[in-house]
Amino acid sequence: MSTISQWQLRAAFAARLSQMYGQEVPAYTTLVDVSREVNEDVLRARGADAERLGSIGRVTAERHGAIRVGTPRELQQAARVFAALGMHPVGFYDLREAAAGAVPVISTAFRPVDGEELARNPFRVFTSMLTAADPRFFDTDLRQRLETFLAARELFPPELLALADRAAVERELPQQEAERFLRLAVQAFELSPEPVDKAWYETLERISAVAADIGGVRSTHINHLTPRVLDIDELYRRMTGRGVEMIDTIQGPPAWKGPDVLLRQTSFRALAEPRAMRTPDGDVVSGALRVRFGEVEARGIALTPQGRALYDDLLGRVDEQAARNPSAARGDLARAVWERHMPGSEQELAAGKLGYFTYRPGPGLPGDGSGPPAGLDALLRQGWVTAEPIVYEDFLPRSAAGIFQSNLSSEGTRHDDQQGAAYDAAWLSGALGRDVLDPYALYEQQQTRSLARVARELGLPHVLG
Ligand code: OOG
Ligand code: NI
Repeated sequence: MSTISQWQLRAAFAARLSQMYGQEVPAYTTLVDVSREVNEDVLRARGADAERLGSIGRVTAERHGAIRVGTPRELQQAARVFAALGMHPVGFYDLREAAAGAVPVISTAFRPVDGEELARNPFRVFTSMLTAADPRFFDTDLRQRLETFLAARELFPPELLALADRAAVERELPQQEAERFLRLAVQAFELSPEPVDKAWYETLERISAVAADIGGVRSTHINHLTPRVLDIDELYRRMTGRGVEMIDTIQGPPAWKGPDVLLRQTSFRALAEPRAMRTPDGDVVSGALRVRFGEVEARGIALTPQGRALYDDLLGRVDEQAARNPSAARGDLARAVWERHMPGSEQELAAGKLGYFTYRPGPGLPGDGSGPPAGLDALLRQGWVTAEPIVYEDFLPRSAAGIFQSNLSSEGTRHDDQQGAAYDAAWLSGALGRDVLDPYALYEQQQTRSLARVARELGLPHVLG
């Protein structure tokens, strides 16, 4: 009997989730259509260069999802479902610190980690957990009520978790079990028709709309699914042209003529979706909630810690200038800062050890017997070695906080006089019962391996680096 491998499960899960979400949020389908059109146009205009950061096949199928859960237990269960799909927790994001308003969550991203798996299907899910223990947002009474409410709900049925554990161990499932697993997994992220307890939801909403979205209902749902686009500025114009109301900005690096780095994201505003509500008298009335939005992103080159420090520093400069010049367009200020301080080519990023690359033996090895020169720079310059950028597969906390907040109608409340509850990557690893991987270590490993291969194939005496 045929079996379905992990990557096939992952690809099928992403595709079915996309279909389900498209039915729930029709504007998402528009976003996917426009993204595809933009990608086709970019491919036509730029040819092979358009595929420098991923084949058109990968980019067209590429999505990230976002989900939000309430407790460490729910997070651990989500991790089991993702492990079945070959997706591992990478990175720790503290959005409480990245946001000015009330975004009481910490997050990680579940994704494939090795190059081959990413190439097969790069599906990733940004996963946030409510920080109910943080007194800046929740007092003791509310924390207790929240914890009681969350302890009584079940997001993932035992049958789903059992199938997930089996897929994680066996790295595949028989066809019938795979079908059952996929059905239950997609169902776990569908919007529930169950009436929302209006008073409870509103109690949480006064603190944070995110808290209400997570802890105010008895199930979870996919918050957004994000397609990848090759020209996000063009996408923004076309969506606006179709009358879709977008948030004010594109988060992340500005549009400029140099290399794309990290991640640029934007979204359309959260839509009011009809939801049944139960009033304190027990009546069920129709209401509307505005929490789900449509995001789109463009991915660039993964930066090293030094590259990332430069990025963060430049964002700080842009902030300062924007504060001094409130009437200037932020994008213009950012572009000017970038043009002064960000390396304008991939070669400079590589030479400055600011970006990660996969190195390969070059095509035109000279045959005069003089042998390769010493040092990576010379090898690159003389064509002995080529460098292909490694794509950034992760997220940016500040952009994530920006996306969260730009879609909220109120800032919520936070009490910064209170000491925040401490969470970090180690805490998260403990809660998940598995290591939260360091994204830099993953990129570094990919680069180091490629350099070792180059050294071997060129017969160089030293490892390059
Ligand atoms: C997650 C927001 C972060 C991103 O792409 O940075 C995110 C959420 O809204 O749950 O998805
Ligand atoms: Ni997102």
